[in-house]
Amino acid sequence: MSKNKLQCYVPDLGRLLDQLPKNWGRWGEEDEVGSLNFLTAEEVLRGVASVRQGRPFTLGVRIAAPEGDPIWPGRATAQRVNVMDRAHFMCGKAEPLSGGGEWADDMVVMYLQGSSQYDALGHVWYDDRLYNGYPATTTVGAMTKASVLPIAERGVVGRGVLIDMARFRGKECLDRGETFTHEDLEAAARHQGVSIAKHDILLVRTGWIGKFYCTPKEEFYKDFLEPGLTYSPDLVRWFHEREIPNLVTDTIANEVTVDPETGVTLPLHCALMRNLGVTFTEIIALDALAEDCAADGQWTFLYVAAPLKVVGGSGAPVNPVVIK
Ligand code: UVW
Repeated sequence: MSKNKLQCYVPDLGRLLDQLPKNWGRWGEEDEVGSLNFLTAEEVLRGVASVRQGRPFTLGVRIAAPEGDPIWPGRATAQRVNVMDRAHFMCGKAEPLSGGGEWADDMVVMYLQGSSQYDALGHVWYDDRLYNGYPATTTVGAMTKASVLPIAERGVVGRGVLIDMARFRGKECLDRGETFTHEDLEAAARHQGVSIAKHDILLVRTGWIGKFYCTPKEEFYKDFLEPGLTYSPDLVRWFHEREIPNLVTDTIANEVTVDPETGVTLPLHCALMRNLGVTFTEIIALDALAEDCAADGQWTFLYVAAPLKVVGGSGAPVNPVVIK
């Protein structure tokens, strides 16, 4: 047992989760992409078959936006700076290329988890073991096991289904700390006239990231507590039985920040990502897609994504594309 800030006893993750299913070893001792293994060629074709209109949507948020980027508290927003532009030529700091060509260059300094991003399966752990049982010491310096690179090299393609939990609850955005379960996801799906099928890439809209862009930052981050999915053993079993390869949400951490029942912070990162190998895609822009799906009633589509191939990264930026 450990103590949280309120000095209440909070169960250790090991005690909470160790009787629940794990996918360690299921795809071999060297596996680093976990439940993405469910996305076989058949699943890619099922995704392709869900394309009806030929209309693409991009789901990444803007990076280094003047209004700031949504980030987990304690991380810094991305900084993009010019290192070369017209001014360098105007003041003689740079010479045009032979023939007169000039150019602009810039660089960005950012947290790899500081924008729309895939988490590596080794991003979060407990009891000194990462996904598939790799020792937590493999994260030291750079991740040598279960980093984001194998996910980036594999890519993620399949049928996506969007569940609009905010719309289902009649809200623009879920409230701070508001929770929902797998049963709520199923109820919302029924309401939308769609089903969450085995191996679907599950996209869930809460409205939270949309709220970031129209709320003063002090208010958005005050007593930070995101809405989201909440832990229960049945929810973990549901993800396991449904063999969900990828959870994609418009929140910064894909789950309610602190589980209201147990006081554990981000238990689903461990229950789903570390133990089942479910990939997490966070800080995703879902408002425009949801608006469109509500208008035409098509909530399923082809989902295609690949994070950047960052060697040793615990995560990497991504701009997923869906095609309806
Ligand atoms: C943390 O690392 C705390 O969260 P995330 O998975 O959102 O990056």
